[in-house]
Amino acid sequence: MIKSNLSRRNFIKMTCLTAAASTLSVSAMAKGAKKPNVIFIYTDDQRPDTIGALGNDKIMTPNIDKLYKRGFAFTSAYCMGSNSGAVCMPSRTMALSGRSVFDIKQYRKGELADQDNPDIRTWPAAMNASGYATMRTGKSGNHPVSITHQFDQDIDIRRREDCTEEHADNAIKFIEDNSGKKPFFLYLATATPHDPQPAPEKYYAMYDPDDMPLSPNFLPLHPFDNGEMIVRDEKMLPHPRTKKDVRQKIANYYASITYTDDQIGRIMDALEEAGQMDNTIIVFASDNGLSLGDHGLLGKQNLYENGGMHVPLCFVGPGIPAGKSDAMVYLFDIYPTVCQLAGLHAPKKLDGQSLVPVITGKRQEARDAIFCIYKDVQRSVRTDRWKLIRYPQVDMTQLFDLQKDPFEMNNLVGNRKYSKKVDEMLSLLKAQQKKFNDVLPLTVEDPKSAEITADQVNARIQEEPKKLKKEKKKKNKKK
Ligand SMILES: [Ca+2]
Repeated sequence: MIKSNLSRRNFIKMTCLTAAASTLSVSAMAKGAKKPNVIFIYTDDQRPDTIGALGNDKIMTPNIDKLYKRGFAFTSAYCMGSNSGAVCMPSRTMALSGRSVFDIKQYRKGELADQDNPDIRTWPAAMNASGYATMRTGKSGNHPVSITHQFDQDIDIRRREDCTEEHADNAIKFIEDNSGKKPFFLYLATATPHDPQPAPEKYYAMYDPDDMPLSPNFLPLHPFDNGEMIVRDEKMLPHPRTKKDVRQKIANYYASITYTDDQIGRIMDALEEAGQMDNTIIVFASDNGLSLGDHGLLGKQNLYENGGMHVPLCFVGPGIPAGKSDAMVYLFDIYPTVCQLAGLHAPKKLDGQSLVPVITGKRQEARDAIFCIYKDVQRSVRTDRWKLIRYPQVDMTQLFDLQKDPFEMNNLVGNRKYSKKVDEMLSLLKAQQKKFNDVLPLTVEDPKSAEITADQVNARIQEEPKKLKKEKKKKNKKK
């Protein structure tokens, strides 16, 4: 069974394993003459329960496990969301800029709204200015070009069976070229395990579909129209979903993750051989999560915990103790955190905040709440215990007690005992919208029906090409 990554508040809090952690001084480390190298590993669509070290005993991730055993993990980390089906794009812009999804102008291109402002300093620009050699090796498409072009080297590789191996080759050469000469910043943005879950054949042979774990929240169909039922990811398997199909997908997904893990291992070996392991900060994260039959869904275009926005995140390196926290954080916190760890200045006006106080044990919490969005169809807010998801277009609300119900299977809306909690969470959602300048109304005048059947979903998929053709024709006429 896939274990929930939602660690209980009182269970984990923080488990610093070394005595050295309590006496850690990041600023002291940063004052040292030698700037630490930085490696940012950003896998594509990897949900957090796919890591052996976090309790999944079906998947083989020995190299990522080593990072988790040495490093400090955040088990409640989130991508803030997306205003496009291509969640990967805004996620990358947020991670490389430290800014929220509401600062991104064109979601498809991932450009920042104020990118021409000379005060804007993105992560690669900050590293360049600090004397680092910088390189991105990443999947082509779905990345903010105006930001990635700021790396000294910006290498695109199209998705294919051996693409992650080629990324690792680039990374290893970059480490060898710069070791002992210049501090380096490597951004490794793999195209795996995103569908079609690329991996050489031998990795597929490692996983028997019949042995693959289904989430307890598996459903053949999402119980209502969430506003994004026929986006590309949701068309990967027919409706209604079958356990057999989903198990096969999980086997392929795990194969692609183990393949990715092997390549991370090669890079770690190269780092060790170059004598740089002890002087390198490594960040491991993924751009977004993914549903694997959870709630009847298959994509990242939803706000469930076992779904689109919940991601893995771990920091490893000098001055970082082994440990784990369920403090709620965003991916856009990575940039200011690395700046502080490396002794560099991050711009002041970021939405992201440094997580160093949590890593060093000075604080147990990072934020009071996490706010996530998906287009104009979904909004969510969570606290350490409660989670509310609002679907304005169909006038639906869900409330979950994450402590008792980490798989979000029991919607408490409609239960009078929780009506006050619903109001409280709706107020918190509105406050978060205000904080981030989100203007989406949470109610609409004439909401659509939320009811949906598998036949209706299939009919919509059939109709879609005709509809798109019609819209295109209409658009061309206007021109
Ligand atoms: Ca992605």
